[in-house]
Amino acid sequence: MSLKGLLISAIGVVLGIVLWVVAYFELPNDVSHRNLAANPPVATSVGNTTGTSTGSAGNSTGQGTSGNTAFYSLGPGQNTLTLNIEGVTTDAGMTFNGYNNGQLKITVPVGWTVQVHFVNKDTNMPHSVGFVPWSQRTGSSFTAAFPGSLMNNFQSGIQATDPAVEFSFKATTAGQYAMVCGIPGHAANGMWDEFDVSSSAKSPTITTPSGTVTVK
Ligand SMILES: [Cu+2]
Repeated sequence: MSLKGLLISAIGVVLGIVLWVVAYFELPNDVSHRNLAANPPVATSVGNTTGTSTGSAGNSTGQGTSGNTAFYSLGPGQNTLTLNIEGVTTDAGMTFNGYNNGQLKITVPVGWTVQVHFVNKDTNMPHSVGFVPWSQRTGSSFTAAFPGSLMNNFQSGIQATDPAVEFSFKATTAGQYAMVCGIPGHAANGMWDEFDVSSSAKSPTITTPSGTVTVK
């Protein structure tokens, strides 16, 4: 190869590396797919051939009104995990924040307080949220896993027009539990996710099909 040819090849290689670096670090999460677990995607209608899903459900869910802000955060008090939970129907069916059938797993260290802020984004039906024994996750009659772990009106739920519901409880006993909707039939149809209380975890973690993030 001539010197000129070598030079052009070398420039090509350098350009390629530069472009890759720029794309990797500069593009937003949803393009570069970096750190998806921190901003979990929701089920969308990509590839859906039924034509019934315009994507509006997917667009209205996920991070909801909070943009790219995660639905979980530490505080306000010590050893407290705050969850912004939304009841919403997507192409996947009835979900919490786009996740159902245990796709979402929330883990907190034993003894932590869970502060829940719940809204219903589903204009077609009521939803609710509560934390129950694991064995009840697909059932239709529920008991609180911890004192105060079911929201008010757990069985009748709230409508999209209702104000947000706030409640909190202390995860006092390690074990496997479920976050369910208390409207009869909803959990049985998939509106449940996993809630674990860990005796070994030091920080809360959020696990989705995209991976696990530590809340800190
Ligand atoms: Cu529901």
